[in-house]
Amino acid sequence: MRFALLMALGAASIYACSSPTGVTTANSCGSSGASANIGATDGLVFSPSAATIAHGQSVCWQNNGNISHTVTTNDGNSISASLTPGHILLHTFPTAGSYPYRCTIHAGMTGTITVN
Ligand SMILES: [Cu+2]
Repeated sequence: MRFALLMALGAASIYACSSPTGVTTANSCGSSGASANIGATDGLVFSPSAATIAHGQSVCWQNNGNISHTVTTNDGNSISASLTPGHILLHTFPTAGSYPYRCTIHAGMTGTITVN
């Protein structure tokens, strides 16, 4: 895990002048095509904390602050990802249901995605 991270950082340094790929650096939720955009803020909240989408649609979380967060669904299966400053997380929900989630770093930083 640590090795992989170092390799990723190395690659990012080497290819800093090329276009970013994936769902992290230099992307924004505004152009992601997600049906709901949620900010993870330095005030330690998800804003908005509740969002509703249809199944098959996606949610985009964006961290515009300086504090790292995670997006971790309480079911432990749907999402478990870090959301570091300047990055986004794009996730598609194929199945209807209620998906409460939290930031594992900051107690009380919670939200819910309702998928119809
Ligand atoms: Cu947090």
